Amino acid sequence: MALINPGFKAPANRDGHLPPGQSVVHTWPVLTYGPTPMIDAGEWTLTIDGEVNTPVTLSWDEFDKLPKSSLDTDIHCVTRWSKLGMGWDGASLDELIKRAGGLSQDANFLIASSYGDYTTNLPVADIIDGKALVATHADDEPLAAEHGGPARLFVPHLYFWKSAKWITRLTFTDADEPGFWEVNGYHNYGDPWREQRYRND
Ligand SMILES: Nc1nc2c(c(=O)[nH]1)N[C@H]1C(S)=C(S)[C@@H](COP(=O)(O)O)O[C@H]1N2
Ligand SMILES: [Mo]
Repeated sequence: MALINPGFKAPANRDGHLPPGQSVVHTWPVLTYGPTPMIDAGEWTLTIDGEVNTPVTLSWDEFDKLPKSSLDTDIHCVTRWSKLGMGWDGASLDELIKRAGGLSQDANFLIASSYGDYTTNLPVADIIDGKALVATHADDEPLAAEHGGPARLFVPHLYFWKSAKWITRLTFTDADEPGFWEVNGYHNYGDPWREQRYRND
């Protein structure tokens, strides 16, 4: 095995990839409000409902058979750390929406719900056209439980609290419904490049 010098790191602001007020980390911090739910793939289900044409609940085996996509990108946490150059794999939201027969005309928002009651809200425009995954792997490793395994939402262009771990339900709605952190003072949209950390940013 080649010896890789762990001291060598890419410059902090590689190609201007660092949003304002962020610092690069080389570890992967765990940020969870409350305990980590331990979800077996065998008991995991993903429901896609609300403003879709045919609501559906997928078992792990059904989900596993869907065509997969990758997103190679950076992640930005509102607590000011960014992790650059990760590779993520999972099913695109486009693929999942297809499995639910497509969106109805009134589908304007996604309310994502996790095992353990965490929720977060996103405009539909931010999760279609390859912008979001239900991810199962990061950097070629299955997601560890503390990082949301067996599967989490992954929406890397917004602050990472929008990427709900232990995802179990994707509900499409007409009206917006602020989620857990959005109700508790975080920004409703959360664009790192515009530093939308807190409600009035
Ligand atoms: N279900 C759930 N998802 C969650 C959270 C949480 O507490 N519960 N924390 C969010 C926050 S604030 C961040 S920064 C990221 C952290 O993901 P990580 O622990 O894999 O780094 O998960 C997000 N998704
Ligand atoms: Mo966060």
